[in-house]
Parts: sequence; C-alpha cells; structure tokens
Amino acid sequence: MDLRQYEKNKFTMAEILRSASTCIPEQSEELRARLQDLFARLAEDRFNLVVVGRFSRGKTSLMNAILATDRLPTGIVPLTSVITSVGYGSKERVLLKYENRILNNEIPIEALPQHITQQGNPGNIQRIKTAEIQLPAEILRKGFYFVDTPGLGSVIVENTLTTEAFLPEADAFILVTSYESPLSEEELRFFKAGAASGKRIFVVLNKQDMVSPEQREAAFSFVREHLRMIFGHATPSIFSLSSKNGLKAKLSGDQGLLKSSGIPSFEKQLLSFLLNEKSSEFLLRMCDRTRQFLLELPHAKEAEGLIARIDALNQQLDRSTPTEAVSMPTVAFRNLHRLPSCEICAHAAEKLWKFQCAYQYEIGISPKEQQRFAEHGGLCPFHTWQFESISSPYGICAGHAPLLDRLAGALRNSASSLSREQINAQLQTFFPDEDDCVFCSVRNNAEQEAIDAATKRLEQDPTRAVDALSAICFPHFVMLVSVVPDDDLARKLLQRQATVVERYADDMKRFAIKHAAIRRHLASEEETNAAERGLLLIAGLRQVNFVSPVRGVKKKSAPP
Ligand SMILES: Nc1nc2c(ncn2[C@@H]2O[C@H](COP(=O)(O)OP(=O)(O)OP(=O)(O)O)[C@@H](O)[C@H]2O)c(=O)[nH]1
Ligand SMILES: [Mg+2]
Ligand SMILES: [Zn+2]
Ligand SMILES: [Zn+2]
Repeated sequence: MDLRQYEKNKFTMAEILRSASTCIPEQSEELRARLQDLFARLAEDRFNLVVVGRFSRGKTSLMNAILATDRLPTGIVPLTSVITSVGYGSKERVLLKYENRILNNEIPIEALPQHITQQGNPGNIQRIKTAEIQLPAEILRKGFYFVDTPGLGSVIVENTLTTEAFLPEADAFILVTSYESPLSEEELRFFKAGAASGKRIFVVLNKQDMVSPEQREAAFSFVREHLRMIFGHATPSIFSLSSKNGLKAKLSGDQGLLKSSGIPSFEKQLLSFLLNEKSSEFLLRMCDRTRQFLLELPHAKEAEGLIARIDALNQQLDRSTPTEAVSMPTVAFRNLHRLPSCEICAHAAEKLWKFQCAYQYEIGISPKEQQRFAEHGGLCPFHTWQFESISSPYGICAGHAPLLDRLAGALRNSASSLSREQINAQLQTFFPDEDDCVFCSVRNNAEQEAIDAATKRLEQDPTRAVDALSAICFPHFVMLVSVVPDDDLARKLLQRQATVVERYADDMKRFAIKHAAIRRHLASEEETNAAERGLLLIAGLRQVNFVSPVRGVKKKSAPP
C-alpha cells in the first residue's frame, strides 16, 4: 500500500462513517458519541516514532539529518531536556505544552535552546510536558511524528525519568548508539524492555565518520551479536550511519556524501515500515471497530450496505502486498508547500484596482470621459455593480446620466425610423462588448501582460520557472498552456498542475475528516485554508475571472 493508497483507504473509511451517521436514531446520544469517537481516531492517526538512547549519541543530530534542518539544538554535553515532537506544519512553529497548565506558549524557533536544553532549562525546571515543533518537511506530511527524548544515563537523573515516563506513548523506537563505545549498560537494559514490549525497534550506530572501516566492522559485529542474544529470531535491523555528514550533505546538496552517510537507506527502511506495517495495522483496527459499531445499530438492516463496504475494504487490506523498496517521497517539483495563489489573477486584480480608483475620480470631473462612457454603452453588468461599490452617488450620476440620455435618444430613433429587423440589430449594440467595457479591457491587458511574463520566464529557464510558479488558477492555466510554444514544457506544466491539484485535494479531504471529527485544531494551516485555496485554484479571483474560464467564449455572437 503506497502513501496515496493509504490516504485513499482512510477517505473511504471516513465516507463509510459519514453514511453511518444517517443510520443513527434521533434520540441516541450514546451512539452518536461513539461515532464521533471513531471519527476522532481516524483523524488523529498519529504514529510516534520515538528516538531514544544514551546522552550525546547524536539522537537530535539524527532527527536534524532526517528532517534536513539544523533547527534542533545539539551539543557535546548532555543537551536535550524536554520531550520534543516534530510533526508537519506549512511553516515553522513551536508550541510549548506545560504540565499542570492549560494554555500553551508559542515561541519562535530560535528560542528553542532556552526551553528544551539542559543549559536553558536544566532538568526541565520549567515543567514543559512537550515541545511540539511543526516543520514543512515532506516525510512528516502524512501524519508521522518524530519524537526526540532526553538522553538516558547521564548524571542528570530528571532527564532519564522524563524519557522513561514518555515511553508508553511510543509506537516504535529508533535506538541510537554510537561507535565511540557502543551499547552501554542502560542501552542493554532498554533493549531487553523493548524486546518484551513487542514494539518495532530500529537500531542506529551513529558517528561512523569517526572510525576506520576495520573499527567499523568490529563494532558492528559486536552490536549484532549482543542483539542476537537478546532478540533471537526477531533481531532488529542495525543501521550504520553518520548523522553529521548526512545533514551536511543535505544542506549542501552533496549527493555522494549523502549516500555514504547511510541516511538515505535508513530513511527508506523507515518509510517502508511506516507504510507497510503501521498503515495497514491502523486501518484494519479501524475496520474492526466500525463493523462492530454498525452491527450494534438498532436497525442493522439499514447498515447492511455499509457493512458490505467495510468487508470489501477489509479484504482489500488483507490482500494488499507490501510495497518493497519505497523511497522517500521524492518531490519532482519543488516549492509546493505554501504556494502563493495565482500570480496572473494577482497581477490583473492589482492593475484593475488601481485603474478603478483613478477612473471613478476621472468620471466625476471629466466631461470628455463621461461622453466616452456614454458612447461605449457604459460598463458590462458585472463591472457596473463593481463601479457602484467604489464610487460616490455623485460619481455614479455624473457617469450614468449621459449614458441614459444616449440610450433614450437611440430608443426613440429606432421606434420612429427603423424596420423591425434593424431594431433587433440595434438593440444588441446597446450592450457594451468586452472591448467597450473599460474595466474588462484593463483586465484583459493585465492578464496578457502577466501571461507573457510567465511564458518568457518559462522559456528562459524552464526547470526553475516551473518550480517558481504560483498555484495558477484553472482559467489562467488554460490560457497559459495554450500559448506555451514548447511541447515538453506544456506537458511539464500539466504534470505540475496535476501535482498541485492532487495536493489541494488531499488537504481538502484531510480537513473534511478532521472537521467531521471535531478535531479542527489538529488540522495544519494548509488544511484549514483548504476550502478557500481549492476554490481559488479552480476558479481564480472573483474580480478577475467573473465570466467564463475561456476568454474567447465571452464574446457575444454577432446579431443576426
Ligand atoms: N563525528 C560525529 N559527531 C556527531 C555525529 N552525530 C552527532 N555528533 C555530535 O555528537 C554530539 C551530541 O549530539 P546530539 O545530537 O546533541 O546528541 P543527543 O543524543 O541528542 O544528546 P542528548 O540530547 O544530550 O541526549 C554533538 O557534538 C554532535 O555534533 C556524527 O555522525 N559524527
Ligand atoms: Mg538531544
Ligand atoms: Zn488566475
Ligand atoms: Zn467589464
């Protein structure tokens, strides 16, 4: 089951739950509460991947390397003093949650050292329960959480206690030891407890850059032998790596160094585990619970269709073969998070606004402009009302009285001297057409300018320009693609648009699940704005795309 399939199955599950709500009798508060609970579980789908080990092994450094950031503080002396979880957010954010306090405290990420390190907050005297960091890292986007913990076994007893108290919250562990002196007393103790818990454990042998290949081999065998004694058949995989080099390589883009750091193969295993084991287990549990719920409904007959859907989903999950060798979700297109909305809309809206402000003044004072206004038949209906919203009653009268005079004259003239056919033809000319409405023509010119500018950038440096595009709305996307001369480039634009659209759809679906579950606070900023962003992507700005997606269609057919 790949990530998309997993999300899709979750949405199917949410649909079934939504339909189930119609089968609940009016007065049954209890059943309704249980359904809410099922929704909440689905929405919360949270998996804590907890990083543990002796102090100074490089736990925090490993998290930094995976997340490609240097934001989490690391150091040579025992450092982390607070449980620090990292989840997805469209921008960097840090929330501190306290023991015995309801209100959270939001701090800038630069201030982290004052709250989560031994130096700033020794032995966690500030009584912070968790520091929750949000980062825009792709691996986190699907609801995974990495949790950094204070190191075990240092003289700072509080730190060990903090970590031990948190262990029941863990769904899987990454145990970090290092080449300096692998497998300390407390690490061995931890392994024995871990083996008994049945939770999945990954073992990392960090700091491989500090030892020669021979030393590396010897230390690796030593660790493997010890683990075999503890775990027997179920010995966890061991990963030799250098977090330090991994992060350095990610920040500098050095692919060779990245590969030799061992970080990519570790990430691949982690992701494969998260997809194949965590996901299906979670969904199968959800199926069981929902089926049970449906069977208990008083009119179980009505729920039969839903039970059949649950069973189908269940079977599909049982059958789905593990996806081997999944790599990190590679983003073929960059800069996809926090995309600004359509740049063509933005340019046209800005030009139009400036023009409108100047125009409503001009029409009030210039007889020449009033005359032109009358001769062109005024503005199109949409812009007539827009004009109304920004001008004074005086400005409206000054512009529209001459227009009405002219219309009255033309009507009289038609009535007395034209044939019926001529009358019909002449009536058509009363409406301003797109070129007559000054606002429409300003909009058209501005659109054209923005599309030309984008096309030029796309031709000069296609790869960079495609990545730098905003979330182009569909009406403008159609216009843009139709003028891009190069075939490959046009295809690339379609692919990128597909990726953007898919992402927005995911955000909308996730928000819908969380909304239904009354878990709105769990939604990321991207999910919260999903409805508005999705509509903007489909329709563009109201004041720009007010008529039809394809500009040519707006032209009226000529009068017969
Ligand atoms: N040479 C080398 N040094 C590393 C590597 N990873 C981490 N270090 C260094 O080891 C020291 C400890 O790293 P941290 O990431 O703070 O270790 P930690 O396990 O989080 O420590 P606590 O928070 O105290 O439990 C720092 O000085 C890091 O720079 C590595 O792969 N190679
Ligand atoms: Mg640390
Ligand atoms: Zn647009
Ligand atoms: Zn108009």
